[in-house]
Amino acid sequence: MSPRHDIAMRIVMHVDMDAFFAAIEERYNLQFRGRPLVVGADPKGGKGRGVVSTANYPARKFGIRSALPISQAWRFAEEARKRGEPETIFLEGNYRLYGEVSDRIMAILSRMADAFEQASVDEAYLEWRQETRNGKSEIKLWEEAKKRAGAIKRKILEEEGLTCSVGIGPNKLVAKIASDFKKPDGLTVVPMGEVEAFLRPMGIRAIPGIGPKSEQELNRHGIKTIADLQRMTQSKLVEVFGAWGEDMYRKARGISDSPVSNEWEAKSIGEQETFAEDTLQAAFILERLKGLSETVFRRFRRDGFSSFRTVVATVRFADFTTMTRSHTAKKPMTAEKELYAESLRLLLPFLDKRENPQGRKIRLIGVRVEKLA
Ligand code: TTP
Ligand code: MG
Repeated sequence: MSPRHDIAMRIVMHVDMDAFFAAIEERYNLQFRGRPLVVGADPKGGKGRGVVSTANYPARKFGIRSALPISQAWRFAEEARKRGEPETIFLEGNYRLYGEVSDRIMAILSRMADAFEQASVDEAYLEWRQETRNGKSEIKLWEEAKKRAGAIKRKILEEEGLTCSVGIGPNKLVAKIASDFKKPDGLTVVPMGEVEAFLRPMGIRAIPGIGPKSEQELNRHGIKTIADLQRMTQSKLVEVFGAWGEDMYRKARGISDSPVSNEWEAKSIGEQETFAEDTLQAAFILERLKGLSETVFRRFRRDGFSSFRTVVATVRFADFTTMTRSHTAKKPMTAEKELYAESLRLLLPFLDKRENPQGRKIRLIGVRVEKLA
């Protein structure tokens, strides 16, 4: 008889809502359904400032995506319209509604697993810890996880009328990459033994945290795909890239032991606003600052925090120079008026000679809280 052995196994699921803000608009406004739709700043006939928050899939076909300047999005929509495509709907968005829908979805998800972590407004990780025993094969556990994912997708669709994409893997890293693999309405399972092969053909940008800069850096060393990374020895990667190389070595193999937990989450909560026109009008700027402090404070509360110690204010001038000032208090702060007072104190010097001797106009301001408890 072979010795009985139990192996504790992690099954991690990453849930990412599809075109989240845009999908909510379509859900609550039947007349929008199926039409190209963009949530973001007011395009003002192509002269608008600020960026796209999100676009639904029909609008993405025109090249419109998150973080694109809204003026550019407007031009893409116009070009499409002139080609005979349907007109694109632009909405500034109902952020309170998105927050409420997000809260309800997170409440559903948090009840369905051994561990839960909300990773953003529309993303969460769930984890089940399972033992593989004699008689119950590992394959079976992955199949069960897939069924569970199907049930979760159905529940969100029934209760909120929204679709999501789900990835399942042995850890957060693989689950996250898997949820991105098939979108929208995807479900991708990557059992432990298939991780390296699953990652191999992907471009290095598939690894969370590798943005355009890291990509360039890796490209300069001839590394374009995860396969290229997998071929490098650990010592070579460390020699070339230092500690980051070590990290890449592990990520290329889908190795990660980061826990599913909300505790080390949300190190900071912040908002910023681009003004319609560059300005140095104190009354206007302070009123917007008040609005930002309110929004940040609401999110801070909604995410279950009760105190913060650091306040950060950001100012971007008309010439795009960006400056931040921060203050960390010894005593935790708990009230909205403390946040406003502190951000005001940090921002005011930018309105006069102290921090703005040339009287440059301001394009954007931001407020952030850190050291949250
Ligand atoms: P994402 O999950 O990145 O995007 P998405 O849900 O719109 O689309 P996908 O189907 O590709 O997942 O972000 C979730 C929401 O966060 C998104 O609906 C709007 C908001 N968001 C911004 O406001 N600005 C941004 O730059 C991004 C990326 C997202
Ligand atoms: Mg999403």
